[in-house]
Amino acid sequence: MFVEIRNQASEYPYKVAKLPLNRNLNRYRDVSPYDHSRVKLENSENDYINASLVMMEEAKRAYILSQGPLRNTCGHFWLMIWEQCTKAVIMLNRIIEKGTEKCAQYWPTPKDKEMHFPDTGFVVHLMSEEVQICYTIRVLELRNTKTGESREIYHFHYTSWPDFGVPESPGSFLDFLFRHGPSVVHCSAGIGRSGTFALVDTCLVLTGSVISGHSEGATNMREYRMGLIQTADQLRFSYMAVIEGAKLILPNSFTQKQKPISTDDLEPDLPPPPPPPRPHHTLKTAMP
Ligand code: PTR
Ligand code: PTR
Ligand code: PTR
Repeated sequence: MFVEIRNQASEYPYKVAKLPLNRNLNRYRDVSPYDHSRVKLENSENDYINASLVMMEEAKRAYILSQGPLRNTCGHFWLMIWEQCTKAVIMLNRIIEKGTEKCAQYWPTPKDKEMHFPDTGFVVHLMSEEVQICYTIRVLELRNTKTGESREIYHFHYTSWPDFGVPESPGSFLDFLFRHGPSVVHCSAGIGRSGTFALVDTCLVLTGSVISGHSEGATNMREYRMGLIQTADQLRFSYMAVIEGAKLILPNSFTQKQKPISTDDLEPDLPPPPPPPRPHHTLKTAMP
């Protein structure tokens, strides 16, 4: 099944991403946004950012899938969030993974409290931080110094998903998923973990056609951003998560015992801490 999806790479142009001007705005040379679905910055000399608008029409869901900001693109990232009226940022990677920086520190820590992005005129303030075992939830204040307006942005940071891997169990992942309506989703490259996340979320919306729609969902998504879902394990995991999630959404048709998760009762039964990530990487897509 995964091979089918892998071979269905869409061939759309991504010329803007490859302009010499934009070279240092891409984290990975083999992960570029297609021209047709890239998110454009509006109030910036250069409108380029490595992010794609992924539309899942049947589920009436849209996501912006983005690379993890680079140190020189954090200001652009906040400008995109402002212009796209994003309410929540879903981050699926850690800043440092396997000893390398996979994403810039683009929000303030409790130590700094505030971060300034003078290139685009934004200030980000940490309002609260709730650290859980598998994820951290932050409320950030995003201030546009050009207009004087401020907005609250939720930062949902899933901290236990290894790259090219899958979360240990769907449970903690689903707790995370059910807490909000998604908007900007990113990991390091914005394709493996972000793609898996968006597929599960979409399929849960389409509970009626969950199983039959699944691999189709993955290939449809690839029309919008290259390489979404990176490994067979990630596809397998998304099936499992959809099935588990469907049980929670439709408790009667699957099992009488499960009670559906509501946003109010997540805290009392948190998942157990995950075992350390498995070291092996199965079936990576062929990449230069
Ligand atoms: N950090 C990037 C990398 O080495 O993967 C930097 C980079 C980005 C290098 C794009 C080259 C890039 O594009 P091209 O392959 O067109 O030169
Ligand atoms: N992109 C290269 C590849 O696919 O082989 C290098 C690479 C390999 C980069 C693995 C990251 C990899 O994963 P991890 O960050 O988990 O080591
Ligand atoms: N060329 C990079 C590599 O294979 O390492 C691109 C890449 C990096 C692809 C990370 C996917 C990655 O995983 P994720 O999208 O989950 O951050």
